[in-house]
Amino acid sequence: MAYKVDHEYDYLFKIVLIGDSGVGKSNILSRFTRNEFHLDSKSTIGVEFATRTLQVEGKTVKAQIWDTAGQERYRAITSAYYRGAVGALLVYDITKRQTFDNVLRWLSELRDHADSNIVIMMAGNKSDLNHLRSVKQEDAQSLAEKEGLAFLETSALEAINVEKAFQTILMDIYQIISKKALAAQQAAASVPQGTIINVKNLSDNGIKGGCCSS
Ligand SMILES: Nc1nc2c(ncn2[C@@H]2O[C@H](COP(=O)(O)OP(=O)(O)O)[C@@H](O)[C@H]2O)c(=O)[nH]1
Ligand SMILES: [Mg+2]
Repeated sequence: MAYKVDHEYDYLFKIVLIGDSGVGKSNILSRFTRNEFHLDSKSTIGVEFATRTLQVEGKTVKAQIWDTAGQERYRAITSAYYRGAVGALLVYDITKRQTFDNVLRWLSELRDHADSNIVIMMAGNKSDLNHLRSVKQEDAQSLAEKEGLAFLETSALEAINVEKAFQTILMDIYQIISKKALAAQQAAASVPQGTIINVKNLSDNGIKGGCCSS
């Protein structure tokens, strides 16, 4: 009898939010998981994570997205935060140059604590504040290319590209794991055929052949 695994999803992916304090991480999360935005920063009331289930290539994927509780202010994010993460959204604020300059520090934090195959998307948030911009989109794009990251400008306030940012991360993760699954299948298929077991010989050794009343 085949066992039906009774999950409401096919895959569960842990994604971490990182980047300087005040760039909009918590609002990106609330926009994506609850379609909410808060003008005041509630950085001290950190939820551990929030989830949203969506379809990726016909599979049901549950995204479990972890948010900091403000520890980034003290550069005190523990390695437990990164453990098991398969994706990261690295956020800076397009109106605050310093938050973009710190992207490299966040990348080295990821290199130190996260899996080396982690999928990273860089997001330049607050794109609605274009008149206050201090980071050019081209500069971010070339950094992303140099570091091998996906890149988008987002606005949690106006709900621009938030959905797309997560969809892209999830799709990239899905591509990686489905490639791995395919490689595993091919490896299994190339195993030489097993020895043919002769039932008569088994009987000769006192092991009864034949079967099957049910
Ligand atoms: N204009 C604008 N403000 C934003 C946006 N995202 C977040 N904020 C504001 O930026 C501040 C910090 O946001 P928060 O989500 O707490 O940032 P966190 O510290 O990275 O989690 C809050 O006052 C938010 O209302 C955005 O897309 N546009
Ligand atoms: Mg926050």
